[in-house]
This record gives sequence, C-alpha cells and structure tokens, in this order.
Amino acid sequence: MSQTTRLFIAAPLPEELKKYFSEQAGRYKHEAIRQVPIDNLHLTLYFIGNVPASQLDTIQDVTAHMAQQFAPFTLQLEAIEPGPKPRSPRLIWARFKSHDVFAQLSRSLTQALSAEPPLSREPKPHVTLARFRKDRPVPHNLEPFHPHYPVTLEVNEIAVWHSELGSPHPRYSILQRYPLTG
Ligand code: 3AM
Repeated sequence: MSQTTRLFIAAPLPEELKKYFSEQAGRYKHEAIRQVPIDNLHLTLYFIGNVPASQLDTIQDVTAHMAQQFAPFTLQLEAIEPGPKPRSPRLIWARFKSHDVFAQLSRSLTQALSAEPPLSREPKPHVTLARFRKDRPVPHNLEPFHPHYPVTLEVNEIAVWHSELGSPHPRYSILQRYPLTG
C-alpha cells in the first residue's frame, strides 16, 4: 500500500494578525468552544485531503505555477462571528470581505488539483479561530464582533501545508512557501 499524506493549500498569517485573532477568539468563553492554537491559524485556499505521498512533487509544482499567475492582494476583515451558517454555527471565524482575486485563486487551485468540478458557490475568505466541541451543548447568543477600525490581511504568499490529525488539535506544518509574483 502506498503511503498517503494529508495536505492543504493556505496563506500563512503575519504574527501580529495571529496574535490579534487569538486574543479576539479568547473573548468567547464557553465550555463547547475550543480555540485553534495560534500556530495553526491560516487562510485556507483549497483542502486537498489524503493523497499518495508520491503526488507531493506535482502538487508543489502546480502551486508554484499558480503563485506565479497571481499578484499579492489585500483582504479586509468584515467580522469575527459564529459560522459558517449563522443559524447552525460550528465554529468561530474571522470572515473577510469577498474578494475577486481570492475567489479566482481558490477556484484555480481547486480546478488544477482536483478531479471534482469546481464549487459553484463563492469560496469565503476566512480564518477559523475556534471550533465547537460536539460533546457539549451548542453555545447560543454569541455576539458577532465588527471592528470599527480597519483590519487587513495582505496575501503575498501561499503555501503547501501538511496536516497530521491529532487530539485535541491537528498539527499543521508548512512544507513549502510560494510568493505571489504574477
Ligand atoms: O480554514 P479552515 O479551518 O476552514 O476545516 C479544515 C481547515 O479549514 C479544512 O481544511 C483546512 C485545513 O485542515 N478541511 C478539513 N477537512 C476537510 C474536508 N474533508 C476540509 N475541507 C473540506 N473537506
């Protein structure tokens, strides 16, 4: 049996933004809310999943090629709130305003790396800050937070990440970074 590896493509975050998100997530105090460790925070572009380890080179080549097609872009934070569905949330996320370049980059990676047809729905730029435990009552009445000052994320690189499932948290590591140079 060939060895498999669990991968995803995401943009790393600057240290200050990770600190900011971690502090904001820490305001949500509830027994069901489990904060994502600060070093795991990232902006997902495409989740690849388990693939034969032999595909890693091709995935890295595709990601490098894509990074050369796109110029850096800036996302603006819209809210920190329960998501992804307001009526049945499973997590707390930092949701950015939708952005054409993010959507195009995410779609292009999906198309290049997946046999599946691309999603018809708009991929939402977000950072997951906390997840709800399934073995605890679902928290209610969590207040969204809309900063009245600008919070931005400059996406100037993307990376191939390795994910190792574990409890209570998966362990993520960056395998290779690619600056956006398009
Ligand atoms: O950026 P977030 O936290 O939304 O939810 C997982 C995380 O996204 C997502 O991939 C990112 C890195 O783990 N993910 C995990 N399993 C997934 C799956 N089976 C998945 N996305 C889609 N399908």
